[in-house]
Amino acid sequence: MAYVIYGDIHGCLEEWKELRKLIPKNSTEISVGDILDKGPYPVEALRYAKKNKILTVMGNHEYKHLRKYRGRNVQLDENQQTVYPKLKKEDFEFIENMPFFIKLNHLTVLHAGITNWIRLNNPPLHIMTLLMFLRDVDENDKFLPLNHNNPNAKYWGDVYNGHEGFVVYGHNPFREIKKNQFAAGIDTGCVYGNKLTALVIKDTLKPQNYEIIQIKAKKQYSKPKFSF
Ligand SMILES: [Mn+2]
Repeated sequence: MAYVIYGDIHGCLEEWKELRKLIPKNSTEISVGDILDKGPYPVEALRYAKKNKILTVMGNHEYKHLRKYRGRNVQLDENQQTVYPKLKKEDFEFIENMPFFIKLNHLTVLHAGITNWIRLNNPPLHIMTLLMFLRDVDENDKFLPLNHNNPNAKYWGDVYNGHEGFVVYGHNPFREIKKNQFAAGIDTGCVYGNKLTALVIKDTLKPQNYEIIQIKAKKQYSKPKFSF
């Protein structure tokens, strides 16, 4: 049986449906999260994941809406303010139950990234949330925010030593999938008009032997925060 992992959907439900027609039959399907926001069908896509039993890892966008729902002080952007009121109690129950990572033998699926000092056996919540936001790390392998100006910054995937297995993730859009020895970044910016990616793994003991299936975005739905 194959495992199929989808990059960030961000409301691109039409492309997701098309892509699902191309995957092996009877696959176990996993989403890296960020199904919500930016694109044309965010809430519909979230319900589609639930209905089709697609295992979904928590993305920072789901997490933001969940925090708002829990009464935390979060600032929704203009687009999120149109999404949030459409989410119902059942949607939040689905989001609440999303894991921060899924580990199957040597395969680990998470939303954004991991460092060489984060261990996935029962870490505290503030460490788990890093898994949803990580991009660059500093010389001490510590999280750097999106607009840092640290000249020694490195992308986490370029320094990750594989201690938690082969990591498949999304969050940071790339034109083509980002390939590292122990990681694959599969957010190929469908919502920005590029393409939607599915990564197919036949054996979770050998996750680095993956195949890629992609579909072109029908159009550009949203402007990226940075060019990629
Ligand atoms: Mn994200």
